[in-house]
Amino acid sequence: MSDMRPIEEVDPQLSGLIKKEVDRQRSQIHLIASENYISYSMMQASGSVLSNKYSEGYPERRYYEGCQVIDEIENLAIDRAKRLLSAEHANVQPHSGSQANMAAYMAVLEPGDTILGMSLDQGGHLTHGSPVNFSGNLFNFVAYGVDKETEQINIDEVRQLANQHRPKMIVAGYSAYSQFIDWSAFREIADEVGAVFLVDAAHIIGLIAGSAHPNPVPHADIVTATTHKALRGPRGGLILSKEKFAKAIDKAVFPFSQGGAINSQIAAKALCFGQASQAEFKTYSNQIVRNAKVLAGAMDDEGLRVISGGTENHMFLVDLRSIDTELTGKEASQFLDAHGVTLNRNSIPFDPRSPFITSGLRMGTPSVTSAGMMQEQMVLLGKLIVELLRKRIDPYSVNLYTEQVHELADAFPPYPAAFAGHV
Ligand code: DSN
Repeated sequence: MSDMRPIEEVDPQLSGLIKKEVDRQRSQIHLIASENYISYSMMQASGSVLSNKYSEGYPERRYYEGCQVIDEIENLAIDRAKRLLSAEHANVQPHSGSQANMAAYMAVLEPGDTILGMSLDQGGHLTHGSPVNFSGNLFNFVAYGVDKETEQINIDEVRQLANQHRPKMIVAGYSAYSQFIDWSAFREIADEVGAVFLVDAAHIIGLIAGSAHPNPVPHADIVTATTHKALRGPRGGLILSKEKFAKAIDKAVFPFSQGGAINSQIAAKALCFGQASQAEFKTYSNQIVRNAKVLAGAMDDEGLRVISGGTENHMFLVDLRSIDTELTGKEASQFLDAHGVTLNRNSIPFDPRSPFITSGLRMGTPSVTSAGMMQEQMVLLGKLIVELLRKRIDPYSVNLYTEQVHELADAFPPYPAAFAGHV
């Protein structure tokens, strides 16, 4: 018989650390654009006995016996993902967004091929060609960025670079970009130069699922995503594609870049796709965008410049130099974390400071929206953040605003006080 004692009894030290993290998540306001709070049912699926089962291969084509139930679960996840996002094909096995991108690239490209993507320092992701990542090592990435004036993508520049470099793939979809992306213009450019069009929708997939953002699936050949951001599911990756790339994508995930699928995560993905197809999820994802717009507007009203003039999705960047030329992203993010608001420093376009220091902060609203905050709280939060940063050397003001931050966090806890952080 398996050991059925609870973790509190088996490993009090670790169990205490998990509880400590619950307390941290309850007491801070979280604005990291890629994070969210999972539900109890998501923890149940993710921590289930499905973890025990090996199932290398795909439903009805396994290398292990005993996969009857696992097949049903994976098929459920695939069907739900396809229906939710209007996709012809779905692979639900990638362990993460980076794994999804690696498999997607390897499915249709050879090492050394040219890819046109946005560089990390302008809003792209590590896997979009960073020299310290596999992508920049294996492929010849050519970077497009944003326009210096508008801080938005200049589609004419993308077209010009595509014609000049004739990439085999064009990547759109970013980690730090707050505007709409013209999916059909990218499609046209990809067709002009004969490139595969890949959208990395890791950040916006939840908004797309909730119809709060235009869906790239009809336009792109391949769409990669993660399930743990605005989608509110378990940690993991996802690849959607046109049917003609289905075989190549599946082979590139298993056996090329991964071994056994993590079945407990696949079950949790099925749960997540099911929940995201409910009407309440539409309300939730639209509220994320509304909250982001109001938060960005509140900061702008307080004199903190929002990059590209605002947001159309769940996140935005701010330029700290607009309130204090000396203030860095590093100092601001550490200061805010110590005073109740957790977020991350981020390079802004054409940032003169290093990626470790930066001139910017990135903020996103999926977590605060999950906690139940609405526009009213965003106005207050925006004001508190800017006041805290402006008056950071005045202890009286810092105390006053920190208290208000903690009151706000206490009024919208993501988990009950007695929750131990696991099922
Ligand atoms: N680390 C994630 C983010 O914060 O955007 C992307 O992988």
